[in-house]
Amino acid sequence: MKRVKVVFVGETGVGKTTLATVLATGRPPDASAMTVGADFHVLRDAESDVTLVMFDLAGQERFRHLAPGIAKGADVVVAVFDVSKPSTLSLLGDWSEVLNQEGVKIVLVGNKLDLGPSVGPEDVRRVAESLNAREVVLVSALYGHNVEKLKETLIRIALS
Ligand SMILES: Nc1nc2c(ncn2[C@@H]2O[C@H](COP(=O)(O)OP(=O)(O)O)[C@@H](O)[C@H]2O)c(=O)[nH]1
Ligand SMILES: [Mg+2]
Repeated sequence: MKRVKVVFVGETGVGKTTLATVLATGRPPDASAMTVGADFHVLRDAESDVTLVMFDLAGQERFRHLAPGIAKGADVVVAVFDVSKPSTLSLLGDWSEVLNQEGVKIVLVGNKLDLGPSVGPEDVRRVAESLNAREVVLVSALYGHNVEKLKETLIRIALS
């Protein structure tokens, strides 16, 4: 069994907790389960024999100093933005300490696709390039759209 550490980063409200919960359990979390500090979710994939241990960092400014410690040794970092809120894409640069860890594999995820994207594909491509992201996946965590694809992507990248 291969155990993989996955860390989610991104602004408060982009859907990190929803996404990690849906990946782990197939269902969104109960309303108002706001993350304080950090939380973790486990996804065991029997087929590939991979276990993803997903750390969901709180986006709040006051907890941000905890991020590098929690993210230390991550195999994969999932950088999440909200496709309906362009500022959340540009603010991903704030997580550089986590994103620039040696040997880490980065997946850029645009969430809330159901709201209709207002972030342009050019901007997404530019940020993906600057973060050195291996993949870009657009999802709707709340409606489960492309969540299976993200799961497969995470497992494939974890094994690569
Ligand atoms: N419309 C829509 N709302 C979402 C989606 N994912 C999460 N949300 C909502 O966005 C809000 C913030 O989500 P949360 O997971 O707590 O974000 P976090 O702060 O990044 O952990 C909640 O009200 C979620 O229900 C999505 O795919 N579409
Ligand atoms: Mg959260």
